Amino acid sequence: MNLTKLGMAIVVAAIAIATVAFASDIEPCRAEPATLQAVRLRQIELDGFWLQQGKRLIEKWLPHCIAQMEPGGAGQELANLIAAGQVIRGEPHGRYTGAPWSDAYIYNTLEAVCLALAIDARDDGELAAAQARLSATLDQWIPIILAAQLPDGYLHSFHTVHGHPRFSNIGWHEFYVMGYLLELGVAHYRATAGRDRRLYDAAIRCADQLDRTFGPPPKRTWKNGHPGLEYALCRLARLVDEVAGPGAGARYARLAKFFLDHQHELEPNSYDQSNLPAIEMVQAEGHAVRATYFYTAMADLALMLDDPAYGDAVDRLWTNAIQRKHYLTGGVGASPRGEAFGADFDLCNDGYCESCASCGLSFWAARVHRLRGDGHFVDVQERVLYNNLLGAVDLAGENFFYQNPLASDHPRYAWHGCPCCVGNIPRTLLSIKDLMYSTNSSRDTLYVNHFVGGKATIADFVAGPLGVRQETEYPWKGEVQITLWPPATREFELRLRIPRRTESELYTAEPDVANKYCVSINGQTQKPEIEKGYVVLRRAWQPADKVVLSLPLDVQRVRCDERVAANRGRVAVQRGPLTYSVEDVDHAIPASHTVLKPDAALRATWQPDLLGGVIAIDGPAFRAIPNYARLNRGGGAAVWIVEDPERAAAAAATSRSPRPEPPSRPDLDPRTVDRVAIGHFESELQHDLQGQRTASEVFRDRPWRHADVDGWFSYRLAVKPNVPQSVHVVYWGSEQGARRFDILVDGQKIAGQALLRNRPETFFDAEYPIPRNLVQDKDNISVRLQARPGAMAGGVFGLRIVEVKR
Ligand code: FUB
Ligand code: ZN
Repeated sequence: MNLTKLGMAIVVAAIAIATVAFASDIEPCRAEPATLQAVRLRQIELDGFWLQQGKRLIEKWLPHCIAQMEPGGAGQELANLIAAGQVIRGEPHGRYTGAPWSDAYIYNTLEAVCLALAIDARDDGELAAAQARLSATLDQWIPIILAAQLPDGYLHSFHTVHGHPRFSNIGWHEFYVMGYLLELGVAHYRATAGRDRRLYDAAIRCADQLDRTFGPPPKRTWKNGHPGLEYALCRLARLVDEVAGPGAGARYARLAKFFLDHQHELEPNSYDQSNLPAIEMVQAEGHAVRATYFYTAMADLALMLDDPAYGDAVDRLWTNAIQRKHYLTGGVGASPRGEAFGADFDLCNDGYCESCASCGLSFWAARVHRLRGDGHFVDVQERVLYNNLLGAVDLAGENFFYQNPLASDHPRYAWHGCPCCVGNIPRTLLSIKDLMYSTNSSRDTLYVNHFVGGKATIADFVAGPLGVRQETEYPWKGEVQITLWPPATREFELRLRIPRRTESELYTAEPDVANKYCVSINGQTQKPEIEKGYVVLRRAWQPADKVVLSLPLDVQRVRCDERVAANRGRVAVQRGPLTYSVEDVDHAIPASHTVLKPDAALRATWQPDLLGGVIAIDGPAFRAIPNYARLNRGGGAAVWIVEDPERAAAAAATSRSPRPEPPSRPDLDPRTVDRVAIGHFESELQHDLQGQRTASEVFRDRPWRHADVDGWFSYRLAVKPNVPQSVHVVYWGSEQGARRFDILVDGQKIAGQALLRNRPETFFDAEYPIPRNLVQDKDNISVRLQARPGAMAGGVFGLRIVEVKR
């Protein structure tokens, strides 16, 4: 035996041993005649991009969430569960604080912890130490959760502490919270390979209590005010089938179906998906988190019950959501009114895009992918994960976005009054390990869905274990090397996803990259067929066979369907799965006004010192960075960039929520030479707005602009040559904070200004005479407001050039 063969034999033996330990990574197909099955990896060695992202979540973000939820933290949600336990034991108890559904954040954070523990830390001491701390939290919190559960399985600390009657108010979200508990029970069972059943048993007790209470007469019926329980019941049903035998979990799936089928019978409305019977739904509508969770359960039922009515409804809803209501970052739910899906093509760039709605979309995509077996659904999921969701937590792992608009200068929050997203974001991202691969139901086809560097063993594949290693620098580089280790020669099909990069017909991308991929096996180029978004490679595979997939990662310019008013005259940039953003800090012009000309050459370069290491896309006076890394340096950011200033200005003028007009000033108009409508895109663009760290908002129905600490902004305004003129500015008289700045004309300071309660509770005018030499023989000048060191400039509510009063 030569050394290579000896090495291989060791690997194969190791896989065989691993197989014993990881015997049920693949979900059995018994309960569901699904097209595909999920492959859940109990352990994975990660490297590259996802290791870096995982470390950010595990070493920083999860400990941050835990600290906020512990007594003394910003939200101290754990105290509510502690108080419920005290009530149950008849002890003096603490007060309940926060939203009635606060237990939910504990559960989704702990689910993320369960996933975090599946990453093999190898020799990474920091990661191992962080995992040990997370594990200790799990050990401390599990008894607190168990102590808050009533003997019959009911668990909702808000009700237990307050003594409210159960299931009497849908706004109190018992089902939503219990859904997360069930999911935690499933995740914890899987993470411990069933060695620790405490949370699983708690989930079963809770589900049994629901099953005893709700259902066809003589049981109760009720509406779920916030879906989530239904797909959680389906998750539980699958696991119970695995643990207790086929059919054992069926009653939980039946209960899920009962809820879905009867949701519309009580107080119908689209907000909580009760306007129509589920199987008649066509439009993705209502509260976006509720909706995506509801549709996830519909897809689960289509999978588990092989019910074509559910499958057809899911297809219709998916088509509507993705082809009409899907942002380029993967976000959904444009409308802040009801945190909801908007109308078709209503994709304003300040749209809501709640992080939890992206999580819901990823869950939904996973189910429909299994139902339909098409790479399209993974294309959508990839966009969600790499953009909206990765960007929801900052690079420091200390702050998060509840909303993820595509144009914003809003910083992330350290915590939130309703931190529903805090654990949902990491549990969705860390589940990448369970999304990487799927199999068909006969387990002789392996689908490679996501390109994630790392090594794992897939158990029970073609009558044995299959070791798989992906070596890749994706998303930065397009080459993915996959090495396969079947225990011996095995015939099977390997399917590799070929991303289409335009999974929504709302967007077209140039250049087209659809057919620019290459595949080789052991160095030999292949010409495989593409089927449903995957290249198909069927052969007898030998241990250590290598497949190399090269995906094109050209910089693409993306244009949007003209029916999306907000993006007319604008272009976006993407490279591979990453959507890009422009940021104030990289430009002399605010991000939303930055222009990218159609003929500007763009190049992608690795920047090791920028934002933790990213590929930036640069052009003349232009830089874009991956959207997930946006808003880590202050200022504003925007995905959709002006390409045609006139069309973009016209579109902004007709946008859904136009900025209020400033009040008319008949006293000034006769002597006005030029005027900027502050905060109005078209006027600001016409006046060549430039600046750094500048933002515009509305106060008392009047738009204003200011520059944050050390920032500035400027406009170009018309003047009359050689006529005495002034810069006329309107300020608010109750300003506070360090607002000290200079007014410069063509680079020369003409005045200084400080704003600090100058005229309480009124707007006031200031007029700065322009020295004669600065308008000599000129027909326009630049007016710049420059913050003094450590201070801000503005806010400015009006700005004009006026002739000096005679
Ligand atoms: O109502 C529970 C959660 O809080 C929702 O999913 C979020 O949208 C937020 O309203
Ligand atoms: Zn949320």
